[in-house]
Parts: sequence; structure tokens; C-alpha cells
Amino acid sequence: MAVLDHISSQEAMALENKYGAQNYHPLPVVLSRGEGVYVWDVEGKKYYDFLSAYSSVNQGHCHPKIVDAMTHQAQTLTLTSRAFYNDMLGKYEKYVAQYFGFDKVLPINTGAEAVETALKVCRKWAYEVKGIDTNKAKIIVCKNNFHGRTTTIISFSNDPVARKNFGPYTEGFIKIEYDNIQALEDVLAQNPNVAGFLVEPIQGEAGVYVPSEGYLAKAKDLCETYNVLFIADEVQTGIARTGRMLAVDHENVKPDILVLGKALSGGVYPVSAVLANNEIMNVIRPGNHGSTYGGNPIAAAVAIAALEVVKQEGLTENAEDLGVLFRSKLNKYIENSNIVKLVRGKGLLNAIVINDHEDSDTAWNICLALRDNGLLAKPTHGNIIRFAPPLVMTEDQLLDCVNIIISTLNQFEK
Ligand code: IF1
Repeated sequence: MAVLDHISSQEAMALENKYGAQNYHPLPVVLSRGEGVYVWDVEGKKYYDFLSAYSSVNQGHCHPKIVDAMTHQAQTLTLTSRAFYNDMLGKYEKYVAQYFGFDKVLPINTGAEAVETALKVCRKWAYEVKGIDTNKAKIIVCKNNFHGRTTTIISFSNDPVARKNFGPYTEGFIKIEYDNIQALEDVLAQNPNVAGFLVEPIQGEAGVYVPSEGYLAKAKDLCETYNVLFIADEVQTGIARTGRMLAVDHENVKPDILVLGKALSGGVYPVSAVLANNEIMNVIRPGNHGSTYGGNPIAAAVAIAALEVVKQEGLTENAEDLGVLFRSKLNKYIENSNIVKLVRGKGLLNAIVINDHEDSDTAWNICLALRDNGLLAKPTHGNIIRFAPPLVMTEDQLLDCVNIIISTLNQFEK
């Protein structure tokens, strides 16, 4: 079989099972095409994509403007490394820094790399600016966090599946309850060596946990009081996903360090970024940090196009409006449902909680039925199903999806 020959779903899954590391348990559907809010499987069946590659294709699959930008740059200059300057990086750095209101950006590739970069910048700032004793810096994180899969990041995870048998673990992290402002204040008051507070403005993987109104603003105030850096991981919640350009914008919070990824490239190419002002970012000097592909010309061209699309197509406002509509429709259904406990989220980052045991397979079976009914979604933890369609969805398409979701849920009502 030639590599580019058409294969069936069964053949494709068999190949992955035989030759691929089994580090995922995908829903049994084999996709071969994407356009806007739709994806097609190899047999030609059409689906609404309600996961958006974990909020990476906010701009819709294969957005023509972003693909054109990539194609053009790919035929011009793909990679120089940072051993030399190139004509794209500076333009991109200025564009993205001003787009989010920071002095500087450190361009990188994946979300986890960006989180790691933010941790390194925070620690170096702690020693060289705040004056914490070398190797004594602590960074506060929240329980049930998800920030990526590197050894350091899983060192402060409390998900046993992500963490077990990957030790020894990186030190220097203090875990507190999410959305518990007193817990944060207690650690800050008791520990002079805290350098930073790393937080997801909404905990995505944990099950789309939206913190109490005011939590982020109070946390930021506490960080200012104790001279600690507020590090916002907006890899999943950023780029208009929650109905604001950044989820922290719901509370007008300006992070000291902003971490972006995923939809920064519209799902076309791995692009991530760490943004900060000079008094923080200038601790990084030549040789301190880097990456072969970080800030490459294709990444620069793609990210500029992806960010332009967000503003040109009003994706932030659309996410806000369609999110309100989605939750109101689901809440109406929940009034008389025996299986759905609640719906929660902001913008078009939402989740429903199934009224069943954590380890029941009801949520999985609902996702299989949704697939059969033409909509793709996947459970996060056990009994929680995340719903995150591309932000280019129209109201009619959203209402069509609501009908599919409700008619599918009805199949499971006791
Ligand atoms: C997987 C989860 C989502 C992220 C936040 C950093 C990263 C992610 C808030 C790292 C990545 C992805 C990773 C992917 C599945 C997906 C995911 F289920 F893992 F947790 F979205 F919720 N910060 N999230 O959500 O970015 O290195 O992947 O580019 O690893 O299974 P990355």
C-alpha cells in the first residue's frame, strides 16, 4: 500500500494500533478532511467538530487565510534557526506583543514548552530581580491543573495517570485548591520564597471549572501585594475561546506573564508564545533559552494570519453570544433531565456533567452516539463531556448542534 493510497477507517485504526505508541484512546472515528466547523471521516461522513482539537481550531478547520499564509511562507523561507535574523520574526514579535499589550514575546512551539519557558523566566526573575536565594524559588500551582506533559509539568500534577512512574519529580512547586483565595493568601503570607502563581483562568481538562467571580482579580491583587508573578496559562482559554480575547479579560486582569498556544496558529502549525514586559523578560539573555523552531518564519506568518482572522471575523463576540445561547438551551433541557446534572463554561468553552459515577462509561457511550448522529465530542474526566466548537460557527449551526446533542441525550434518559 502506497502511503498516499486511500484507506478505510478500519485499516487506519489498525495501523495506529500496530505501529503507534498507545498514548491515546481516541473515539473510533477516522478523519480525513476539515473545513470550518465540519470534519469528514474517510468514508465521507460529515460531522460537526465540537472539540476543535482541544480549542486549537478556533478559526475553523483549514481557514483559507491562514493556510494561504502558511503556503506562501513555506514556498519562500521555512526555517533559519535563531543563529541569524530573518524578515518575519521581528514583524511577528511586534504584532503579537502589541496585540496583547506587552513589551516582549519569547516565541516557542508547543503549549508545554511555553509553560516551561514561563516557569524558567519566573524563576530567573525571582533570583535576579526579587532577590530570592538561589534554588529556593517556589511557584504556586492549583490542584487538578493541566499545563502539559513534560517531566517538570507533571511533577506538579495530581493526575496519577499523567504522573505515575515518571519520577523523580522536579521540586519547587506548592499545590493549592483552585478557586480558593484564602489558600493562596495563606501560602503567600507564610512563604517569602514564592516567585509566581501559575493558573488556568478556567480549568479545561479538569472539566471546564469556571472559578468564582472575582477570583482571578483577587489573586492578581495578592500577587502584587506579595511581589509574585501572576502567570496566566491561556493556551486553551485564550484567543477568543471564552468570549473575550483572553479569559482573564472577564475580570480585567493583566497577567505578569501570559502563555499562549493552540489557536495562536488556528490549528495549522505548532505555535506558542510567552509574553511579558521588559522588567521581567529582560532577565533572559543570549544562551539562556531557545528552540530550533521557536519563532520560525512559517510560525510567524501563520500566527499573524490567525490573529488577524480573530478580529476580522469577530470571533470573540461570536463566542460570547453563541455561548450564552448554548448554555440557555442546555439549561432548559437539564430542568427535566435525569442524566445531565449541569452545564458550565464561558463563551464556547463548555461542558456538561453526567449524573453518573466518575468511572462509568455513560459519557463515553453518549459521545459514541453523538458521533453516530454527526457530532464529535469527547469526555474529559469520566462523566464530563467538553463542548468546544470552532468560534466561526453560525447561530443556525449551533442550534442544529443543540438539537443533535439533546436528541442524543434523550436516548440515554432513564
Ligand atoms: C494532551 C488535555 C486539553 C492545555 C493548557 C498547556 C497545554 C494544554 C491549559 C499544553 C494542552 C491539550 C494537550 C492534549 C489534550 C489537551 C487537553 F486534555 F490534555 F488537558 F485541552 F484540556 N496548557 N492541552 O490545555 O499544550 O503542549 O499540548 O501544546 O496532552 O492530551 P501542548
